[in-house]
Amino acid sequence: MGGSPAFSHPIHVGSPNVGDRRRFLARIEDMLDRRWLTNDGPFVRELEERIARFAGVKHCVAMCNGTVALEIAIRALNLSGEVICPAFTFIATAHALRWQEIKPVFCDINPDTHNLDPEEVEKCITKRTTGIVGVHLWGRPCEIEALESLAERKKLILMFDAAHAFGCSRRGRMIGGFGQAEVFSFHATKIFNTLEGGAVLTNNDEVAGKMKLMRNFGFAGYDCVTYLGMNGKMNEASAAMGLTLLESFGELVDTNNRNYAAYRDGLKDVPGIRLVEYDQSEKCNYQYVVAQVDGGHCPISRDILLDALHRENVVARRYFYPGCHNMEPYKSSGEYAGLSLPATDRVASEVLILPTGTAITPTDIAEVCGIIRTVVHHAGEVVARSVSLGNKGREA
Ligand code: T4K
Repeated sequence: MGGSPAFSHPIHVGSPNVGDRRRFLARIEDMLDRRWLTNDGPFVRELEERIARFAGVKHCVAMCNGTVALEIAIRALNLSGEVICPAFTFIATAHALRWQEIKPVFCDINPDTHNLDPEEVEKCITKRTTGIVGVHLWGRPCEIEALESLAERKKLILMFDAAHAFGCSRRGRMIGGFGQAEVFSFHATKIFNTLEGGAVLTNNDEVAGKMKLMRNFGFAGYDCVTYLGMNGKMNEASAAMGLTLLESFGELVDTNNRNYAAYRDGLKDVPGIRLVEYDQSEKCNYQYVVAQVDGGHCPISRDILLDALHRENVVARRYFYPGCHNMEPYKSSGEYAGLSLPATDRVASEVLILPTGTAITPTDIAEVCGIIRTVVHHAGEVVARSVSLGNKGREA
């Protein structure tokens, strides 16, 4: 370390999986030959059918991105007033609610799962609460059963932001069929991507019907608008990418799993750093490699480690620092004055996301782990030296 960076080109968190180019390009040729580029085209329909089957859910409504999919689901489910969600999530979860004139009520997480703490959720319920948006962070499902029984008891709508959880399961059931609806992001940075894209999965026929109208301006047929709609449609090139990546989804998961295991081995003896674990008895996509830097046991902070990695061209990320409650418009809004989310604040200051996916090799991972090991080890020696100097000073 010192001198030129360990990697000559940056290696990024979020570098996309691109799949089989020939199959993708053949589909693009078909699309051009057909001259059907968007608006409920054959690739979109095929993708919707395949995803619904894959997740064992009645309806998949494809959308142009995960954020619009969240907004459309929120409207279709008639959420209003206040909705409880975590602050430890991508800002889109909160913004989608606010964009629909709903107050996101930020609830603390369980520091072990990084997901909503159902007991804290109950404390956040007021007369204005209409629903709960759980987020399956890192693809690790929420405590769904506890949230379901709370929602039922309090007569609230329960939906999930499943942006990270494509291909994951909870107690053997695929994510997609829980709550009233589950929303996926198929953004380029996700294990399964459609360039930009997303979808809402639901078993509710009425909600699915509404969302199909809403994503297409409310058109129920030529010249016939029956609903307040917007443009949330997925295009055919995006669906072509989705169909192609779905064919190799198993291999993508295997690659992530291999990467995850390589990080786990490479970091196992580094003091104060541990990887967030996945439940091996469930289906997991391993799309996020999340290192947690424990301030009490690691001689350096997460942010110093982040700087060191960036200097070596490893573009690790601090998702989802500093938490939605510390970003605008929420931060400066009087509505959130005095809000205290200790678990969120602590976890947001400790996690570091490391690069994975098909763009990274086991050799790259060994190098990244070597950088982390060296930086932490070096800092540990400096701390030990200063402690011993301090002791000598006191003895003299
Ligand atoms: N809910 C949750 C819980 C989410 O995590 C997200 C999105 C959403 C809702 C909303 O879904 P979408 O509307 O996005 O479908 C990125 C993604 O843009 C975002 O989709 C994702 N979550 C979030 C976790 O990560 P940023 O702000 O980190 O993007 P950016 O531009 O910094 O790119 C991320 C990294 O990926 C960089 O290191 C560069 C790399 N990258 C990115 C792209 C697009 C590439 O190497 N190639 C690329 O083509 O948000």
